[in-house]
Amino acid sequence: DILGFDAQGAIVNRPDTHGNQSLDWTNICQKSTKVVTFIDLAGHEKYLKTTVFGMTGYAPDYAMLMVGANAGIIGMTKEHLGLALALGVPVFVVVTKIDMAPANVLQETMKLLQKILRSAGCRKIPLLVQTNDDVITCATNFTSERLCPIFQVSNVTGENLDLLKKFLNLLSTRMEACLDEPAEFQIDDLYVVPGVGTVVSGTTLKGIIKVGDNLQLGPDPLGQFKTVQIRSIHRKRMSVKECRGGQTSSFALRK
Ligand SMILES: Nc1nc2c(ncn2[C@@H]2O[C@H](COP(=O)(O)OP(=O)(O)OP(=O)(O)O)[C@@H](O)[C@H]2O)c(=O)[nH]1
Ligand SMILES: [Mg+2]
Repeated sequence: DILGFDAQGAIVNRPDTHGNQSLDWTNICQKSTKVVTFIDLAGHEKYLKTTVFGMTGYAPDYAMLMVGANAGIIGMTKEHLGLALALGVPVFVVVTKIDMAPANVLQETMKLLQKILRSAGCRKIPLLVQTNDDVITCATNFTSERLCPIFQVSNVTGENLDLLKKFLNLLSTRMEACLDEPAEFQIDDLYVVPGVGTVVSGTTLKGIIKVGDNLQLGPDPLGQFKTVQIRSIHRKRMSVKECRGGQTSSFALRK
Protein backbone atom coordinates (compact mmCIF):
# COMPACT_ATOMS: atom_id res chain seq x y z
CA ASP A 1 0.00 0.00 0.00
CA ILE A 2 1.03 3.60 -0.36
CA LEU A 3 0.88 6.71 1.81
CA GLY A 4 1.03 10.14 0.17
CA PHE A 5 2.13 13.40 1.78
CA ASP A 6 1.52 16.88 0.37
CA ALA A 7 4.00 19.77 0.58
CA GLN A 8 2.68 20.72 4.04
CA GLY A 9 3.20 17.18 5.34
CA ALA A 10 -0.52 16.40 5.45
CA ILE A 11 -1.63 12.94 4.39
CA VAL A 12 -3.54 12.90 1.13
CA ASN A 13 -4.93 9.35 1.39
CA ARG A 14 -8.66 9.31 1.90
CA PRO A 15 -9.76 7.60 5.13
CA ASP A 16 -11.44 4.75 3.26
CA THR A 17 -9.26 3.07 0.67
CA HIS A 18 -11.74 0.31 -0.10
CA GLY A 19 -13.39 0.26 -3.48
CA ASN A 20 -11.48 1.17 -6.61
CA GLN A 21 -7.86 0.90 -5.51
CA SER A 22 -6.21 1.63 -8.83
CA LEU A 23 -8.04 4.95 -9.13
CA ASP A 24 -7.09 5.74 -5.59
CA TRP A 25 -3.36 5.16 -6.21
CA THR A 26 -3.40 7.48 -9.20
CA ASN A 27 -5.21 10.07 -7.14
CA ILE A 28 -2.79 9.79 -4.22
CA CYS A 29 0.27 10.07 -6.48
CA GLN A 30 -1.12 13.10 -8.30
CA LYS A 31 -1.82 14.99 -5.07
CA SER A 32 1.41 14.03 -3.30
CA THR A 33 4.86 15.56 -3.16
CA LYS A 34 6.08 12.41 -1.43
CA VAL A 35 4.83 8.83 -1.57
CA VAL A 36 5.88 6.11 0.87
CA THR A 37 5.38 2.51 -0.28
CA PHE A 38 4.75 -0.21 2.28
CA ILE A 39 5.64 -3.77 1.43
CA ASP A 40 3.45 -5.78 3.81
CA LEU A 41 5.45 -8.86 4.74
CA ALA A 42 4.18 -11.88 6.59
CA GLY A 43 4.83 -12.46 10.25
CA HIS A 44 4.25 -16.21 10.37
CA GLU A 45 7.27 -18.47 9.92
CA LYS A 46 5.37 -20.43 7.27
CA TYR A 47 5.90 -17.44 4.97
CA LEU A 48 9.53 -16.75 5.81
CA LYS A 49 10.63 -17.33 2.21
CA THR A 50 8.22 -14.66 1.00
CA THR A 51 9.40 -12.31 3.73
CA VAL A 52 13.05 -12.84 2.75
CA PHE A 53 12.10 -12.15 -0.87
CA GLY A 54 10.34 -8.93 0.11
CA MET A 55 13.36 -7.79 2.14
CA THR A 56 15.76 -8.39 -0.75
CA GLY A 57 13.90 -8.20 -4.06
CA TYR A 58 12.18 -4.90 -3.47
CA ALA A 59 15.33 -3.25 -2.09
CA PRO A 60 13.49 -1.66 0.86
CA ASP A 61 14.95 1.55 2.28
CA TYR A 62 13.83 0.81 5.83
CA ALA A 63 12.20 -1.93 7.86
CA MET A 64 9.26 -1.23 10.16
CA LEU A 65 9.10 -4.03 12.71
CA MET A 66 5.64 -4.38 14.26
CA VAL A 67 5.33 -5.62 17.84
CA GLY A 68 2.02 -6.08 19.66
CA ALA A 69 2.25 -4.41 23.08
CA ASN A 70 0.29 -7.24 24.68
CA ALA A 71 1.84 -10.19 22.90
CA GLY A 72 5.39 -8.83 23.06
CA ILE A 73 8.43 -10.32 21.32
CA ILE A 74 6.89 -13.50 19.97
CA GLY A 75 7.14 -15.80 16.97
CA MET A 76 9.47 -14.49 14.32
CA THR A 77 10.18 -11.02 15.72
CA LYS A 78 13.84 -11.77 16.47
CA GLU A 79 14.37 -13.58 13.16
CA HIS A 80 12.91 -10.67 11.20
CA LEU A 81 15.04 -8.23 13.15
CA GLY A 82 18.06 -10.41 12.36
CA LEU A 83 17.16 -10.40 8.68
CA ALA A 84 17.08 -6.60 8.57
CA LEU A 85 20.42 -6.47 10.43
CA ALA A 86 22.03 -8.99 8.09
CA LEU A 87 20.86 -7.04 5.05
CA GLY A 88 21.93 -3.69 6.51
CA VAL A 89 18.40 -2.28 6.32
CA PRO A 90 17.85 0.33 9.07
CA VAL A 91 15.06 -0.83 11.40
CA PHE A 92 12.55 1.05 13.48
CA VAL A 93 10.04 -0.61 15.77
CA VAL A 94 6.36 0.18 16.14
CA VAL A 95 4.75 -1.21 19.29
CA THR A 96 1.01 -1.36 18.54
CA LYS A 97 -2.20 -1.94 20.49
CA ILE A 98 -1.03 0.14 23.46
CA ASP A 99 -4.74 0.80 24.13
CA MET A 100 -5.14 -2.88 25.06
CA ALA A 101 -2.00 -3.49 27.06
CA PRO A 102 -1.95 -2.98 30.84
CA ALA A 103 0.89 -0.64 31.83
CA ASN A 104 3.01 -3.41 33.36
CA VAL A 105 2.70 -5.60 30.26
CA LEU A 106 3.72 -2.72 27.99
CA GLN A 107 6.68 -2.06 30.27
CA GLU A 108 7.75 -5.71 30.09
CA THR A 109 7.54 -5.65 26.28
CA MET A 110 9.58 -2.43 26.16
CA LYS A 111 12.20 -3.77 28.55
CA LEU A 112 12.75 -6.96 26.57
CA LEU A 113 12.72 -5.07 23.26
CA GLN A 114 15.38 -2.64 24.44
CA LYS A 115 17.45 -5.46 25.88
CA ILE A 116 17.42 -7.30 22.55
CA LEU A 117 18.24 -4.16 20.59
CA ARG A 118 21.17 -3.33 22.87
CA SER A 119 22.47 -6.92 22.88
CA ALA A 120 25.82 -7.81 21.31
CA GLY A 121 24.06 -9.34 18.31
CA CYS A 122 22.19 -6.13 17.49
CA ARG A 123 24.30 -3.31 18.89
CA LYS A 124 21.52 -0.77 18.40
CA ILE A 125 20.72 2.35 20.36
CA PRO A 126 16.98 2.27 21.09
CA LEU A 127 15.23 5.65 21.30
CA LEU A 128 11.61 5.93 22.37
CA VAL A 129 9.95 8.59 20.24
CA GLN A 130 7.65 10.75 22.35
CA THR A 131 7.95 14.29 20.99
CA ASN A 132 8.36 16.12 17.68
CA ASP A 133 11.98 16.79 18.61
CA ASP A 134 12.53 13.05 19.03
CA VAL A 135 11.08 12.53 15.54
CA ILE A 136 13.54 14.98 14.02
CA THR A 137 16.50 13.55 15.97
CA CYS A 138 15.61 10.05 14.82
CA ALA A 139 14.92 10.91 11.20
CA THR A 140 18.17 12.84 10.80
CA ASN A 141 20.35 10.20 12.47
CA PHE A 142 18.52 7.12 11.31
CA THR A 143 20.69 6.07 8.38
CA SER A 144 23.66 5.74 10.72
CA GLU A 145 22.19 2.28 11.35
CA ARG A 146 23.00 2.33 15.06
CA LEU A 147 19.91 4.24 16.09
CA CYS A 148 16.66 2.31 16.44
CA PRO A 149 13.61 4.54 16.92
CA ILE A 150 10.71 2.96 18.81
CA PHE A 151 7.14 4.21 18.51
CA GLN A 152 4.25 3.23 20.79
CA VAL A 153 0.96 3.57 18.96
CA SER A 154 -2.68 2.62 19.02
CA ASN A 155 -4.61 2.26 15.81
CA VAL A 156 -7.81 2.47 17.84
CA THR A 157 -7.24 5.72 19.75
CA GLY A 158 -4.75 7.07 17.19
CA GLU A 159 -2.25 7.82 19.97
CA ASN A 160 1.21 8.77 18.66
CA LEU A 161 0.29 8.05 15.04
CA ASP A 162 1.08 11.70 14.26
CA LEU A 163 4.68 11.13 15.41
CA LEU A 164 5.00 8.03 13.24
CA LYS A 165 3.56 9.83 10.21
CA LYS A 166 5.93 12.79 10.67
CA PHE A 167 8.84 10.38 10.88
CA LEU A 168 7.80 8.60 7.68
CA ASN A 169 7.50 11.95 5.91
CA LEU A 170 11.05 12.93 6.97
CA LEU A 171 12.75 9.76 5.77
CA SER A 172 14.47 9.80 2.42
CA THR A 173 15.46 6.96 0.14
CA ARG A 174 18.78 5.24 0.81
CA MET A 175 19.55 3.99 -2.66
CA GLU A 176 21.63 6.21 -4.89
CA ALA A 177 20.04 6.88 -8.27
CA CYS A 178 23.37 6.75 -10.22
CA LEU A 179 21.66 8.57 -13.09
CA ASP A 180 24.89 8.96 -15.11
CA GLU A 181 25.56 5.25 -15.24
CA PRO A 182 24.21 2.76 -17.79
CA ALA A 183 20.75 1.56 -16.83
CA GLU A 184 20.38 -1.63 -14.81
CA PHE A 185 17.07 -3.18 -13.83
CA GLN A 186 16.62 -6.09 -11.44
CA ILE A 187 13.66 -8.30 -12.35
CA ASP A 188 11.72 -9.70 -9.40
CA ASP A 189 8.65 -11.00 -11.15
CA LEU A 190 7.30 -11.95 -14.54
CA TYR A 191 3.71 -11.83 -15.79
CA VAL A 192 1.93 -12.52 -19.04
CA VAL A 193 -0.85 -9.96 -19.29
CA PRO A 194 -3.57 -10.71 -21.87
CA GLY A 195 -3.49 -8.07 -24.59
CA VAL A 196 -0.20 -6.62 -23.30
CA GLY A 197 2.20 -9.56 -23.43
CA THR A 198 5.27 -10.05 -21.29
CA VAL A 199 5.49 -7.77 -18.27
CA VAL A 200 8.41 -7.75 -15.84
CA SER A 201 8.45 -5.96 -12.51
CA GLY A 202 11.32 -5.02 -10.26
CA THR A 203 13.67 -2.22 -9.30
CA THR A 204 15.81 0.10 -11.40
CA LEU A 205 19.21 -0.10 -9.69
CA LYS A 206 21.01 2.49 -11.82
CA GLY A 207 20.43 5.01 -14.56
CA ILE A 208 17.26 6.06 -16.35
CA ILE A 209 15.06 3.77 -18.42
CA LYS A 210 12.67 5.36 -20.91
CA VAL A 211 9.84 4.01 -23.05
CA GLY A 212 11.34 2.80 -26.35
CA ASP A 213 14.78 2.04 -24.85
CA ASN A 214 16.50 -1.17 -25.85
CA LEU A 215 17.92 -3.20 -22.97
CA GLN A 216 19.83 -6.43 -22.70
CA LEU A 217 17.73 -9.11 -20.99
CA GLY A 218 19.70 -11.83 -19.25
CA PRO A 219 21.78 -13.68 -18.45
CA ASP A 220 20.01 -16.90 -19.42
CA PRO A 221 21.44 -20.24 -18.19
CA LEU A 222 24.06 -20.05 -20.96
CA GLY A 223 25.09 -16.54 -19.99
CA GLN A 224 23.51 -15.03 -23.07
CA PHE A 225 21.68 -11.71 -23.30
CA LYS A 226 18.87 -10.82 -25.63
CA THR A 227 17.80 -7.36 -26.79
CA VAL A 228 14.33 -6.29 -25.69
CA GLN A 229 12.52 -3.01 -26.12
CA ILE A 230 10.59 -1.28 -23.35
CA ARG A 231 7.10 -0.86 -24.74
CA SER A 232 5.54 0.86 -21.74
CA ILE A 233 6.33 1.61 -18.10
CA HIS A 234 4.03 1.53 -15.10
CA ARG A 235 4.80 2.99 -11.69
CA LYS A 236 2.30 2.72 -8.85
CA ARG A 237 -0.32 1.49 -11.34
CA MET A 238 0.21 4.59 -13.48
CA SER A 239 1.63 4.83 -16.97
CA VAL A 240 4.86 6.87 -16.98
CA LYS A 241 7.52 7.78 -19.54
CA GLU A 242 10.61 6.87 -17.57
CA CYS A 243 11.93 5.18 -14.45
CA ARG A 244 15.03 6.20 -12.47
CA GLY A 245 17.57 4.49 -10.26
CA GLY A 246 16.03 3.48 -6.95
CA GLN A 247 12.49 3.28 -8.29
CA THR A 248 10.38 0.16 -8.63
CA SER A 249 8.32 -0.26 -11.77
CA SER A 250 7.02 -2.72 -14.31
CA PHE A 251 7.78 -2.83 -18.02
CA ALA A 252 5.83 -4.29 -20.91
CA LEU A 253 8.42 -5.79 -23.28
CA ARG A 254 8.60 -6.00 -27.05
CA LYS A 255 10.70 -8.99 -28.00
N1 LIG B 1 -7.01 -2.65 20.07
C1 LIG B 1 -6.27 -2.56 18.99
N2 LIG B 1 -6.41 -3.44 17.98
C2 LIG B 1 -5.62 -3.33 16.89
C3 LIG B 1 -4.63 -2.32 16.77
N3 LIG B 1 -4.01 -2.48 15.60
C4 LIG B 1 -4.58 -3.53 15.00
N4 LIG B 1 -5.56 -4.06 15.77
C5 LIG B 1 -6.39 -5.22 15.48
O1 LIG B 1 -5.57 -6.38 15.46
C6 LIG B 1 -6.00 -7.31 14.48
C7 LIG B 1 -4.85 -7.70 13.58
O2 LIG B 1 -4.43 -6.57 12.83
P1 LIG B 1 -3.69 -6.73 11.45
O3 LIG B 1 -3.33 -5.36 10.99
O4 LIG B 1 -4.49 -7.58 10.54
O5 LIG B 1 -2.38 -7.51 11.91
P2 LIG B 1 -1.31 -8.25 11.00
O6 LIG B 1 -0.10 -8.40 11.83
O7 LIG B 1 -1.16 -7.57 9.69
O8 LIG B 1 -1.94 -9.69 10.80
P3 LIG B 1 -1.56 -10.74 9.65
O9 LIG B 1 -1.44 -9.99 8.37
O10 LIG B 1 -2.72 -11.68 9.68
O11 LIG B 1 -0.28 -11.38 10.06
C8 LIG B 1 -7.16 -6.65 13.76
O12 LIG B 1 -8.35 -7.16 14.28
C9 LIG B 1 -7.01 -5.18 14.10
O13 LIG B 1 -8.24 -4.51 14.12
C10 LIG B 1 -4.50 -1.39 17.87
O14 LIG B 1 -3.67 -0.48 17.89
N5 LIG B 1 -5.34 -1.57 18.94
MG1 LIG C 1 -1.24 -8.12 7.75
